[in-house]
Parts: sequence; structure tokens; C-alpha cells
Amino acid sequence: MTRSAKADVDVVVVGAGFAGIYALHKVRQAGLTVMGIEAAPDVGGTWYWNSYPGARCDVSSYNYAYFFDPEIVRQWQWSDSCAEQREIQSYLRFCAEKCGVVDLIRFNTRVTSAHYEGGSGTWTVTMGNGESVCCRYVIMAIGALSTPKAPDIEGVDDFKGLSLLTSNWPKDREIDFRGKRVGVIGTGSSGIQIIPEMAKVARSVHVFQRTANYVIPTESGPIDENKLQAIRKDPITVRQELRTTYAGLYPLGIGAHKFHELDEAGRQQALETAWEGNYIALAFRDAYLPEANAAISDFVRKKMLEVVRNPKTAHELVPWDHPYGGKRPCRSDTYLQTFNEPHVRLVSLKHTPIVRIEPDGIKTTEEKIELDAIIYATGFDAITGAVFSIDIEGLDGQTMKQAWKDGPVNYLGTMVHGFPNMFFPSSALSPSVLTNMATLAEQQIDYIVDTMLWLERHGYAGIQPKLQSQFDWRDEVFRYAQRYPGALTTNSWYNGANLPGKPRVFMIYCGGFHKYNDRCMAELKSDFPGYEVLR
Ligand code: NA7
Repeated sequence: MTRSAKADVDVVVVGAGFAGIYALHKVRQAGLTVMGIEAAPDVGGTWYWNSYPGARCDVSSYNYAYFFDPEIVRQWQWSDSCAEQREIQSYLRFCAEKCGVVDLIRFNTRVTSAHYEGGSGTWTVTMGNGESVCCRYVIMAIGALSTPKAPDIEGVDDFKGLSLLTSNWPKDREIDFRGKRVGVIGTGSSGIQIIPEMAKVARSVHVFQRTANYVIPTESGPIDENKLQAIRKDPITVRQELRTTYAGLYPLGIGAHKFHELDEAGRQQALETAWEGNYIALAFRDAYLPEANAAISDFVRKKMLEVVRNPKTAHELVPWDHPYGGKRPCRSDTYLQTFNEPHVRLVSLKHTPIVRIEPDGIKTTEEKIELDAIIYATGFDAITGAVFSIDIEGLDGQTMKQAWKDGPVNYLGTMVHGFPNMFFPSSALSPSVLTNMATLAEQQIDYIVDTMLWLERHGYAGIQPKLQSQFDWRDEVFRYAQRYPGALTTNSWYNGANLPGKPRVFMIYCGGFHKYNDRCMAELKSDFPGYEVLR
């Protein structure tokens, strides 16, 4: 194979969220030509679409940000320790403008297919309007939580009132919920964020809960100036330091002791300290141990029970069926408190499942609840959904749907054997959502662009992981998953269980961001021993 003269552009970047914006900047800085394609009319990715009232990040703002440009770090002023969606989207717009990449992006354009041509070593990326572009590299910066899960409930289309999806919130109008009877289906992060906002204005709020979730306080509040100054002093060093941490957070709160080093009183003290310090998940240095996790789970349950006055409602709101961390814990300072208000009612679908949606409300096995608006906070076809929404065809006509029919496989979370020069940041089998996604995006894009530059320097046409590397990586991901609490026993989008028929595979590498980064660096330093080069 020879390097192609056929390509219109060196690199196509699909998606303009955290990973996509930085990819455009980094690729251009590397001297390659690049084009961005984005389905939305603006940058932001997940932070564009999920604009429902109350949407907020659960990672502190000064961490959930870029570090590659000290000027950005010093110029952008967050208004809260945990920024709201609107502010994060504005931040991403600011960064895209500052880097001068906005004009490189084709907005309002969805990519429908990407086909590899072995002879020329190029990808043909086709858009919704039928146009296509030929390139040598594709970065699929399409996000992990970008394909909404359609509400799989009978009668959804029959409802005559207002139907809304948190993950595709209307942008063209402010919705006035004053005086309305609102039903919210789903109690993951999106549900628990929007419910208190609805309770502020609606006449009544019915919360339809299938599975209770752990809810812990947010870090929201005034920004910690000391932390901010420490970061602003030398962002590039912080950037490097973040890559040596477990979760890409600075500083990372973690308990001083291991679980078995402490007696019962010491454990309670460690749990209280972690609760106050906002790091309850890591209250012990070995928090992954089942007995340590059980203590954390019990502690959080107790804290939750203390908030809700009605004991029956409190009991229903507490997750008894899965360990802390099995599903992504939710963060709110107001969600549980909302159930102390007279116009907010919990409908436990465990006891009274929804029978169907009717034109004027929701019918459960017990009653009919009349509603003016139904909000679906029903989650995503996480991680693999976005990949399957594009018809991707690699070497010898193999599709991604075939390659991942039993669940995702790849090497280092970014490349799949049979799909040369196609890169997937923020995707499966990477530290993904168990790390700070913004920091991970930056690290992965650096790795991806450094890989491209290595190929360019050597005049190679392409690269793909060896099959064996893929097997080994999957085994390593699964080995770590086995010690992650509830990894395969909990119904969670982490393992595909939230979608009927989706292969049940724990999709996140939980060995730690630092180990992941070391593995990527080792490949770079040793001329990519885990990969095959196409000449
Ligand atoms: P999640 O966390 O997947 O939550 C979706 C919720 O919707 C969850 O409570 C589901 O219950 C519920 N759900 C889904 N389908 C149904 C049906 N058919 N009937 C009743 N309830 C249903 O998505 P989010 O958007 O809240 O959060 C995703 C991530 O975004 C979050 O983890 C953060 O990282 C940011 P289930 O638990 O499946 O019983």
C-alpha cells in the first residue's frame, strides 16, 4: 500500500465536544489538514444537547476543563465549583473560538457512514446530505453518552401533553412549567437534577422510579480560590500531574488508611471525613474491597435516610439492591429534600410498574396519574450506541456492528483491528466515565495525534492494533472489572444492562488513568509494538 494522494483532507474529526474541539486544534497544530463535522448547530457535544433545567457536571469545574493552553486556564472564570450545562457549553465555545477551529467545523451535519478503501488507504466519510469527504485518518469524537435511549414504554406516542427528553432538550423555547402536573420517568443523574427544578415551579411532580440510586451531595458552591490559583500558576505541570492520578482529578481526595487497618470507630471516622471532603467513594485506600464497599454503601444509605422525613418514601429512595458505584452515583443537594414537599410524590415502579402511557397521563398497575407534561430522563445507549449509529466499514468490508456484536473490543480503548487509522476517543474499554472525561480527552487526543505524526515521519500508510493486543487488552479490562463493585451484577449502562439485548460487558477500564497513560506512553516510546503498520 502507498500513501494516498486521493484524500481531500488528512483528518476528519467527527463531533465537536471536549475531544473533538481539542482534536481539531491539535491536528492543525501538527501540520495536517483537518475538517470537523458536527450534528448540532454549535459546539459542546453532550453539553450542547443535555440543556435541561438543572443540568450540571458532577466533576469540579477547574478539573473538568482543558489544560493544554495556560491562557485558557487563566482567562476563563468559572462561576461555580461544579458548572452548569450552560456555562460548560459557553466555555467550549470560548475555547473553540480561541483556538480558531470553529470555521473548520461543518455544523448541522450528521455523519452517516465511514468506509475504508484498502487500495488507497483512505476513509470516505459520508454526511446526511449525501456529500462525502475522503481522508486518511478519522477521529470519531462522538462521545460516550450521545445516543439517547428511546423510552421503551407502550403508548409513548399517544400522550397529548408535552413530551420531553432530557438528552434532547428543546433549544428554541423556554418551557414554562408553572402550574403544570409534571411526571418524570428515570432517576439517574439527569432525573435527579431536573426533578428539584420542576418541583420549584410545577403544581405537582410525580417521580417514576424503577431503580433507586445512591445520591450524595454536590461540590457545587463558590470556587475554591486556592485550588484555582494553584492550577493557574503552572497549568502545564498540573496537566502532567493529572496523568499520574487514578481519576484525572487534582487534588484527588482519598482516605489515609486501608479498611482492615481500622477498627469500627476508625472506619466510621474515615467515612465521615470522606463524606465531608467529598470523596466518599475512596474513603479507604482499598475501597474496591467488597467489605470496604459494603461499609461505604451502608454509610451513604444511612445519610440518605436521614434526609427524607416520610420513612416509607425514604426507604424506597434508598438503593438496597446494588453496591455503591455499581451504577454511577448521582449528586444533588436538593433531590432527596424535594420529597419532603407536599406536591412531590414518588411512584415506585418496582411495586406498581407502568402499564402504558395514555393520552392524558400514565397508567400504572395501581392507578392512573393525570399529567400535563412527561419528562423522559431514561438515559443513553451508552458508549457503543454512537458507534453503531454510523455505518462503519473497515478492511475487507467488515463492519463495526460485526466486530462488536458480542461487545466492544479494541486496543487501549481507541483503535479496533480491521479499522486502520480510525480512532475512538472517550470510547469503550478506556478509563472513560470513571475518570475525568475532559482530561482523558486531552490525553487520548495527544496519543492519537502523536500516533499520526509517527506514521507521517516514517511514511507509513496506516496502523491498526494487532489482534493479540486486542485480546490481551480486553482481558486486562475484565481483570480490573472483576474487582470493581457490582461491575457485572448491577443493571447499569456501564455494562449495557440498561438496554434489552445489549451484550453485557463492563465497558470501562478501571485500572486507573495513570496506568492507562503509562500504557499509551510505552507504545509511543517503543515504536508501537502492540500495533501492525500498513506500508
Ligand atoms: P441513566 O443513569 O441511565 O438513568 C436512566 C434512568 O431512567 C434510570 O433510572 C432508569 O431506570 C430509568 N429508565 C430507563 N428506562 C426506563 C423505563 N422504560 N421505565 C422506567 N424507568 C426507566 O441516565 P442519565 O441520563 O440519568 O445519566 C447518564 C449519565 O449522564 C450519568 O451517569 C452521568 O454520568 C451523566 P433503571 O436504573 O434502568 O431501572
